[in-house]
Amino acid sequence: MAAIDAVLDAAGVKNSRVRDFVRQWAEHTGAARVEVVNASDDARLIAEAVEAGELLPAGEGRYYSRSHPKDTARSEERTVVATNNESDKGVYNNWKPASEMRPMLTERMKGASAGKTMYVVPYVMAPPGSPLQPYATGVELTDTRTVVLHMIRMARVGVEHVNELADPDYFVRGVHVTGDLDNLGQGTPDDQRYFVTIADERTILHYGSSYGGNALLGKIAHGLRQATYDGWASGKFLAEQFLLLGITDKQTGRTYHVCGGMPSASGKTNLAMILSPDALGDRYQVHFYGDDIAWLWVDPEDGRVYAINPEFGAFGVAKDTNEATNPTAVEAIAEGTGTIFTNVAYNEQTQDVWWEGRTKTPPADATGWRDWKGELISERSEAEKDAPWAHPNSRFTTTLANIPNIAPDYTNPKGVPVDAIIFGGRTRDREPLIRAITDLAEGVYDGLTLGAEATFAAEGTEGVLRYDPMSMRPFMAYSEGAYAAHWLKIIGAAKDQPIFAHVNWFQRGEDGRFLWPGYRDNLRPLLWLMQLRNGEVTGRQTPVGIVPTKEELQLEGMDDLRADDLETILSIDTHRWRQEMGHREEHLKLFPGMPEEIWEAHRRVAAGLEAEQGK
Ligand code: OXD
Ligand code: MN
Repeated sequence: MAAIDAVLDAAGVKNSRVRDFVRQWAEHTGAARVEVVNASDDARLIAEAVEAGELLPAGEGRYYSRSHPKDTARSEERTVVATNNESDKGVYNNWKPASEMRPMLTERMKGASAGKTMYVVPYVMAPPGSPLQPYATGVELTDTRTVVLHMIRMARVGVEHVNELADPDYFVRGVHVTGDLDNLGQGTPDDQRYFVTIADERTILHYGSSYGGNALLGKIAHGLRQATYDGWASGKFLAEQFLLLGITDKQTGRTYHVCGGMPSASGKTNLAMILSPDALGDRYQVHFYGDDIAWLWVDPEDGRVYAINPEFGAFGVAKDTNEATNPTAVEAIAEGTGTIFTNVAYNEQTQDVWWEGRTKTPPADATGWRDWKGELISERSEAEKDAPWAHPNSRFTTTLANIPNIAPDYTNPKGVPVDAIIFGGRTRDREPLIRAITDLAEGVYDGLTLGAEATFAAEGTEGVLRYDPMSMRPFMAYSEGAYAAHWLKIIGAAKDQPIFAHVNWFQRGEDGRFLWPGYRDNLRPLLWLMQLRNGEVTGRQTPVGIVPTKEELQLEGMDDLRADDLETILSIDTHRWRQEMGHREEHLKLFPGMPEEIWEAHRRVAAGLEAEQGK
């Protein structure tokens, strides 16, 4: 105890509530020692991790790690939102009573960090000075050094963030205990892991993983689950799994900000880091703010919706990242950036890294290459020879400052005013390139019915979406009906509301080809949306929103785009849409307490489609 106090004194931790929290859990988990972390400790911790073999060098100023092979992704089944009030139970939040989960997790964590260091990571998930900073402050206790190194990249870390709190007790208490990864029964009926956010006690207890969102508690557990709950409980803000970008029209000098959600594998990170197509680059400059989380609130002074990216880094999926799909990311993870790669393939001789899609084919010379599990590629058996070299959920972790087109004002605590909120799934038919929605309830309704197509065999029936409301399905912290009402309330309070839109880059022809090339060309529909908001174009009204006319899209340089394909992606397939409305109705019925405005929006869209069909 005295030893812990001495460490806290030496580190300058003055907040007595933080000190109590550290003492309590250090004792309970049996950690051998406590160490308080500041961002300035990065170089030393990196050196220690390299020395201990937890990280391997991956070229100058880059690092490589492998996670335990049974610990490679977020586990949704083992993730729970607990509170003291059963009315917080939703369809997706896997709600359990706090009175059950706190003792269970406390029991599992007892003595479970014996012999290890407990790192104390004070952090803030917001640019300092943000009006939402009080909700953004937390302390993660973790028994794993690589988790600390990821936290330093993903959040603003330092003791100063907890010393000067207006209410010293108001910080998120996060405890991460890795456990014995060999013996946790991952994925079996005897699974020991639990990832619990006790939302009304602002406590996060994660046991049984040291990977990604299971272990970096600032990001998903705090930045999304806790924050979405706090935003609702306080009545002040929204926290969403959204990207955030800025588009400056150099001709007019105006900048627009777009945020929005996409279910996984729908290209959110690529869109967040997009560059203007070459043919339009002289006119438009795109800036990156965030690729995964946005917090939104209304500024009472000007009545506009503002957004921040609470994160400090990007934890991106490596697969398919290359110069064509995401040149910005390639630069952000180059040598000298401090990037940490996890579970990609690694060459122990050249210290090079590779993942599927990095280049068209794997390196021709397999000498020195090991796959994500650490097995030599050259020694693979015939049966294993086609297995991926990198894990499909392998990642890179780099700080925002490394992203070459980072917005100059990305640290502005005031955030940026939001002009548009977009939703985008992955849909092979029906969904046009873009459809804009000007009505608030219809926009929120569209977000609630967001989904990506099931890849049939595995996930469901072809043509039926796996719905992922607002791309928040795994992060919902309270009931979906209350969530929808909260959206209507927050955005409804804005005098100058953002326009909504739904985008889809994934329509295919009968031969399977993509009708729209995607990537950098995806800026074009967003430019149209900004012009629509400005009243410079009018588009064509359909029952599901306003779609561009062919003439309105800026298509310079797209000589290969087929006229019939363009026609298809700007039209509405009424028959398929009417089918979809049936599925949406079933989906919405799952959620008790869905506000009447949302049902009215649904009925309005359905009636419009019926009228269209009758024409
Ligand atoms: C996620 C992530 O799991 O962003 O969604 O890492
Ligand atoms: Mn995410």
